[in-house]
Amino acid sequence: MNKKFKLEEYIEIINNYIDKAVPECFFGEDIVHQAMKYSLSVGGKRIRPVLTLEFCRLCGGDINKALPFAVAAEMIHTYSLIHDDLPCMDDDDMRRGMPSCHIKFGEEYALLAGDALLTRAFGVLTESEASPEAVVKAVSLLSELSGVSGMIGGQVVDLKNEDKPCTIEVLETMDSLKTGALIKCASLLGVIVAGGNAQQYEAARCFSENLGHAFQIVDDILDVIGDEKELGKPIGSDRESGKSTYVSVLGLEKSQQYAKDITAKAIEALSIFGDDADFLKELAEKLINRKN
Ligand code: GRG
Repeated sequence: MNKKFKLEEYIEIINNYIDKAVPECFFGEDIVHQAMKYSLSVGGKRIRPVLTLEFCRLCGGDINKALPFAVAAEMIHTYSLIHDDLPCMDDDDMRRGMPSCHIKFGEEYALLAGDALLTRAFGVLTESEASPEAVVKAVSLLSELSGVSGMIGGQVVDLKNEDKPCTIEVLETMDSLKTGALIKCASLLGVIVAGGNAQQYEAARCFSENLGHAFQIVDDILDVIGDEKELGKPIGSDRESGKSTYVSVLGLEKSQQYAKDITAKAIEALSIFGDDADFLKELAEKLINRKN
């Protein structure tokens, strides 16, 4: 069994790598580098990179080789948040209790910082000492699940349904792509770097699909009953914009129960790992009870 890590230890390892992952600017410290570093460093929970490292560990891999994969997923996540906050998307001024990237650096530089994080993510991936086969698989999976067949595709469904009530089916399709695809990708990258077997891959897929689903339901719940200070952004934005959410479609109580049931399914998928999966079980429980 590989050495186990605490959540804080993983976060420290990830943050140290992130500090080095944005390249130095050849013409001095410019505004896009500052914007990239700002958005990467302000208060994210690091859920996606933690999933990569822990699945790698669970499957018997070396987490040092998984670190570039983990940070690549976090860079894609960060770029999506920067672009999502832009005036042409959700137009949000605050993120994680701080001014959004475009409020701090201007719209044009926020756009470029997001683009630069997206492109740099694929560069970081190739810096892993994992096998060339694993790196190629990782590039392919990250491109698919963060692109138009994954996260971007989910954003398109979201935009198309912005002002109209949608069915639970549309909501689930949208969220499985917009939120779920990258969470799944981060988890599977861990299995890939470790050279995990088909059974481990399937367990990671099932866990992360359910976790991503529950994660989005909790996100919708927090927009209704969350605390603005803890959330770091105003609540009620979904209702104000007329957006359909799990709460608007199912109601608050049913949404809370739904999130619990799906989390239980996620945890069940980890049974092949036995007690070694305790960290992920606790993480899933923490995420369902999170305040931000
Ligand atoms: C590329 C513009 C563009 C959008 C893609 C992912 C996405 C669609 C938009 C991001 C905004 C959003 C509400 C996504 C849903 C997923 C979600 C709940 C993101 C927040 O993730 P956390 O809580 O963030 O892990 P932290 O701040 O902890 O990093």
